[in-house]
Amino acid sequence: MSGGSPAPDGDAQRPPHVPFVDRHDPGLPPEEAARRFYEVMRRRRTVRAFSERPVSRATIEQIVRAASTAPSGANKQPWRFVCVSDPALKRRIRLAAEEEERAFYAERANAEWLADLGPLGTDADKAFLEVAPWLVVVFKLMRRDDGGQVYYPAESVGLACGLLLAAAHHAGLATLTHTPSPMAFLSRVLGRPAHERPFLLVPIGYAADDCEVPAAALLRKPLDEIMVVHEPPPADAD
Ligand code: IYR
Repeated sequence: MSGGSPAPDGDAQRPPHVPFVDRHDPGLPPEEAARRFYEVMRRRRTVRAFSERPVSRATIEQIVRAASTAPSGANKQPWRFVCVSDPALKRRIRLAAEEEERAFYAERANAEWLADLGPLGTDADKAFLEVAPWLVVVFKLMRRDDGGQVYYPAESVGLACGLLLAAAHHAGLATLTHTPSPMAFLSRVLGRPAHERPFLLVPIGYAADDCEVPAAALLRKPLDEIMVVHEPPPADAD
């Protein structure tokens, strides 16, 4: 056995392992590879104006495959990606979402929340739910389909959603992380079982030609505000 520490009782106790082959090699120094990826990701925008230009099912399948590579608690993969392009279903989702959103903007949201949304210019109109060619409704599994346990489902599904957004962006597509609240109507409209909880609604498509994004959304906290570094002290230079 090479690498790692041997199991206390020897290899007999160790579950099957395979060599870590097929490694991703960016073919660049990591500093340059990381810089290039940042240059791609910093152009991701949350978009609310989509084009009707179609996106193939094969594209969405690849994006969902990328999302499904996320790590998850005990590798139980507690997620379901319900992908909707049927206009009749998109309309039902829009109408139900707008009903919840009208209540949110009229009474559920408190003053601070509404003030925080002001710079984004959002309102209860959710036309994008019909215009975007695909709605990917991500469900969090609270139990496995066979009734078994899941672990850290929120963290796991959150990670998968991050990869979903990155994969769509990498393919030149725009996304919106939409969280109509409450989201129970999505289970009803999409006929999902009780052990699946709606987690996030992600319209995916091309951004409209005349798409605008709120200026406030461009602001990113500077690195020194979000990153804390503990490095070894510099060696004495004498
Ligand atoms: N769900 C509402 C409100 C909303 C809430 C947050 I937090 C946002 O970042 C954006 C919108 C809506 O979709 O309009």
